[in-house]
Amino acid sequence: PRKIISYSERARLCSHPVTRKLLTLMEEKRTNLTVSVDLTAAAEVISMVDKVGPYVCMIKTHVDIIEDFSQDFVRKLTDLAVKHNFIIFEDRKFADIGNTVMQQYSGGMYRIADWANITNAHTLPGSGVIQGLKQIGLPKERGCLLIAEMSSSGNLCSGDYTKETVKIAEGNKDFVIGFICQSAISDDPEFLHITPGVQLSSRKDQMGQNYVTPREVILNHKSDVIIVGRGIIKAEDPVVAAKAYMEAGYSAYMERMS
Ligand code: 5FU
Repeated sequence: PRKIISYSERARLCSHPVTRKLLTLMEEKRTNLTVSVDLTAAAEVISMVDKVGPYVCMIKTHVDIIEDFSQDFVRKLTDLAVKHNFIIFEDRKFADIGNTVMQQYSGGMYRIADWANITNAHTLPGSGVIQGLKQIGLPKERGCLLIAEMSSSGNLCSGDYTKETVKIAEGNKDFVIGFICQSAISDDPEFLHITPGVQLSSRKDQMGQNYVTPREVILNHKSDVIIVGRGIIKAEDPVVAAKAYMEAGYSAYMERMS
């Protein structure tokens, strides 16, 4: 694989504040691990985030699966983001017309734009979805990832869909900071490549999820960040597992650098 520049060197090339912050802290904390804390009780999410926080660059949430979501949960999560120095990514996958996503992003009971540094969107509706999210996100210095590829079997995000998604990103660099993808799809150093569907042991789950290892993702597929859910949160000891994924992901990055 071709040699790459370090996360911190890349941070200096980036104009978006969220990308700069993320790349900088990745090198400081020596981690390219995002933990997807897909638990359904607010207290369980908070307790897991406090445990794995030291080993991650980012925490990914699905707040709409939390049964007792409240603004108190948001306060605790954002306090932990300061304590452990990580970025918050709400995996909302917006996929509607601009006027609707604008309201879904800013309002309802979750008020995602108020606390999530990063959210994401499908490009199925066309660039209007970005126009809507941007109106809310830009003044708050938020970033958005576009879903260019998915990890699940038989998904339709491929070929021209993926290429058009890269074009939409290129036209919206003030707000779009990268992609959810399975491998690098752009040469632009300002775009982050973030990859879910990562485990050290299993190859798939019972509902179409496909897994690759941290090393494959970072070294062979040239992605920047690994997202791990059940591989860590359902492990016997999530802290031991988080350390193992952090080590596997970061050593693959070091190998790519050498
Ligand atoms: F966009 C995607 C995708 O293509 N695959 C995913 O798995 C998102 N995900 C999310 O990453 C999914 O919604 C889960 O929150 C997480 C993967 O969790 P796992 O437990 O590691 O399979």
